[in-house]
Amino acid sequence: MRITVLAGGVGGARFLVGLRSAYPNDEITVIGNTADDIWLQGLKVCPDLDTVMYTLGGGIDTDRGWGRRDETYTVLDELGAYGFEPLWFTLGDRDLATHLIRTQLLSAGYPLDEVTAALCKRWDPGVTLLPMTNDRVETHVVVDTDAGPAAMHFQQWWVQHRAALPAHRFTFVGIDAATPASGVLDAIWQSDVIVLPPSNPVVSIGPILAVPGIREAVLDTPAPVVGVSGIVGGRPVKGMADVCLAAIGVAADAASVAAHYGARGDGGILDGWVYESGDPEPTSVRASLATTTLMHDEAAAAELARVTVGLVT
Ligand code: FO1
Repeated sequence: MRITVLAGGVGGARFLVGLRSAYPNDEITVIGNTADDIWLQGLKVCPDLDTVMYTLGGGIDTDRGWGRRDETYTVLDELGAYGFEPLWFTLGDRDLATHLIRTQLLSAGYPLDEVTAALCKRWDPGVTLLPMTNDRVETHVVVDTDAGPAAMHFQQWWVQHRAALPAHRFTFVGIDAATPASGVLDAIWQSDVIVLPPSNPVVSIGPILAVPGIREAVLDTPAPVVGVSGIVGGRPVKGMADVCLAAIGVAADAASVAAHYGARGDGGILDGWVYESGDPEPTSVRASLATTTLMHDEAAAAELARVTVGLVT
């Protein structure tokens, strides 16, 4: 079976560990969000691609869900000693090696999909990891500041301000000119099932579907599309999806997130929806399942992956 997953950061990566464990002999392609990407200290950082690569490759900091385990921060300390800014985005020494290689290969003219494949040769994640696009796309957030409304890079809002500044809307800068990276549309067309894991619907899955051509392919592909709610009891399991959902006027509950994606036949993309027992049932999706969506270990993630894929295949 060929499974394609549209994934963002931590929640998506945890689900992928379970999916790989549940379907070890099947072909898994991950279309990763790149709108979180940021240029810092002259380096291109791709948080969601790296979270998937490190998590599946065994190098992730499992407590945080991002960055490298066994990390040190000597370079960052030295940058601080020079009074360098910004330092609010913590780049560890091991992680910097990834950004140095990525930036060098991009500067040599290689597209992001080839660079990602090259980095994955070391990590061997067991899936094909594709950026949603090779083109530069960045999520910026329009927020309220003391000096009035302002736009800032998603990472500055998310990390420096802990998403505490009231967000009015998100804009995916560069999205209109972006084209799907090579292999992305094929993966959607050739798949037996497409999965939306419990990633942030707004700033992780949203940008992927916003790349011209990707939503259209997901809508038209014969493969069933099944999503997993990352909201449990009105709160995201991890991260601040509720704050992002509020900014676009979507209630932080499983049924509202399902409605946000929409049901196939109703102008939306979902054929199936898996959500936490006790949360409101989605109305229009043709197949839905209430179960335990918390992935506290690999076995739980594998069970969630099995019931998710099984719901529509
Ligand atoms: N998140 C934080 O809350 N603080 C950080 O300093 C931070 C640094 C960082 C460095 C590399 C990387 O790949 C991710 C990093 N993240 C950090 C997480 C990042 O903001 C999130 O992974 C996503 O962008 C949201 O999904």
